[in-house]
Amino acid sequence: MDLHAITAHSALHAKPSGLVLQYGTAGFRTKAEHLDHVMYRMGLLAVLRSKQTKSTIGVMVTASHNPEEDNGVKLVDPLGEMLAPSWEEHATSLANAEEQDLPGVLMDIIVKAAVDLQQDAFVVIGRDTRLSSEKLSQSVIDGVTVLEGQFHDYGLVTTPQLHYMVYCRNTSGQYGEATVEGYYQKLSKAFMELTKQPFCSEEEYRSLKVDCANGIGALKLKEMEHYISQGLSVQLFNDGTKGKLNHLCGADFVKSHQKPPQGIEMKSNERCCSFDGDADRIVYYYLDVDGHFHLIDGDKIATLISRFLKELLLEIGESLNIGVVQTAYANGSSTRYLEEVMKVPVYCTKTGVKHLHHKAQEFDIGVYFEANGHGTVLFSKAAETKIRQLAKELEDEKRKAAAKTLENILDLFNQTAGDAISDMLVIEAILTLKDLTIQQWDALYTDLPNRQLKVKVADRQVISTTDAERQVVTPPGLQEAISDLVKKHKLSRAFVRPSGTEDIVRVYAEADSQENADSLARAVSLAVFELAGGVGEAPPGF
Ligand code: NG1
Ligand code: ZN
Repeated sequence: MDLHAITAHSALHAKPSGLVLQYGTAGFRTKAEHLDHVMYRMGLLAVLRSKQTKSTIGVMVTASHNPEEDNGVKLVDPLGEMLAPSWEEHATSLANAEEQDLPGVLMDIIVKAAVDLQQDAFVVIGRDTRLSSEKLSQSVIDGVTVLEGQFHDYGLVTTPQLHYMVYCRNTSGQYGEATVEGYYQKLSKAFMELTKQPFCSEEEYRSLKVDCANGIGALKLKEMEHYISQGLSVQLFNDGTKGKLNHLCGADFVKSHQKPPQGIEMKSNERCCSFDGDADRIVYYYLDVDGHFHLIDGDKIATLISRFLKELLLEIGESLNIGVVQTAYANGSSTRYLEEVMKVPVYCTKTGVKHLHHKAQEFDIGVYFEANGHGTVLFSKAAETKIRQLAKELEDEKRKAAAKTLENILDLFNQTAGDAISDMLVIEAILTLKDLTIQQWDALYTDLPNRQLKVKVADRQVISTTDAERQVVTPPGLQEAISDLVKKHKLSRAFVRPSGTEDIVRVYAEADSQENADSLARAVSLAVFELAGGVGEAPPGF
């Protein structure tokens, strides 16, 4: 290791002194102009992680659904998963080291994590369509090369595509071929096999409008279109040719404003969906004949998918267990429907897919989705082997067909992390196979009216929580205040937590009417403002 070269290159990516960043819910995220040093250092860290795990590691440059001016970076672990928590700490100390301390902090990580410097290292890099991303990914490469790591730059890819590449490379191609074509081929093969069956619904149902948030999803769907065109015709909107990334469009906008994105033409009862800026989230929606907007979020996606999987398992007659993992943001109606009507066990974890992913690994089939549309389905190795064997060996025609369907669903899900393209194809296949309209899907249950708000406080870390973020521990008095406010409404629930990606506190409330959900959310915001050190203007009164 050439410490001199490391310091010399670091000077070209100098850290603004005093700047402190946290490896948050999804890596580092802030204004793009503050990230050059972080990128260089994450290049260094990826090499160390690669040496330590003797595997390929991924580095993705994106700020997902956040504004165009922001950027971010996250590391992808060997099985396509989010970076392990102990390494998040290393990432944070490396990113925050002042220039002169960099070699020391680096050595410290090498010792603590027992990194063998003699090992080879290989890093794959991807980036979204932000203007700042190209230069920032060059800084990552600079960090990788100064530590003599090998790398492959995939250039413009969706976040889930980069996760897929990492997993493919670390399983010697067993999961698929580590190219974008390999990704398209794997997914489209499973999708076409699922939808080619003769009882599939008519042509007119098979068209879908997609709002691509003016992001990478548009480029990748365009590339993929011809692979799937016989099963699905997609019409792309907000494809990045005019509009600004994530501005008034995309999955996050649609979910949080509960209204259609700009730039899409919607007719009543047409099936539409939105991706976020790096295409790892998806939500569906439609306008009914009266022009009312209906959102189908991650909870309803998880419900559709688990219902379908449960039916298949019943048909095959195998006792593979299935569990659904949600966060506190899951709509109360979805949890009730899953537990009481579908009789599926439901678990709640902290926000952030890494927590859901981890919990979902405890089941043969683990379905996990955040309400915002980020999620996937994981199949355990044992379940996968069993399903493939049944699909091959069952003699009963009906059971065999069900096992084959399950096998294709397994291949169609990107099992590394949430993936808008993969989720979209699974959903489209299920709707086709079950001959369901989007209205019928929506009618599975009715969402409780809800509202999310943000509150600015001087230091959001004064708020700590427990019970998967559903209860506040500090500051004192805040939980009591929230509990008292919740009691004033029917079917109500509220919680607050510091965001892991923005410098704000998030407030969530649901109740029996939109008016009550709104007023509860506002009252809770005010309690946060007063008890947790609000700054600026107080949330509007009542
Ligand atoms: P924070 O900012 O920690 O709430 C947001 C989302 C998460 C997750 C991350 C990563 C909500 C309420 N929060 O995290 O679910 O998607 O961004 O992108 O949607
Ligand atoms: Zn995203």
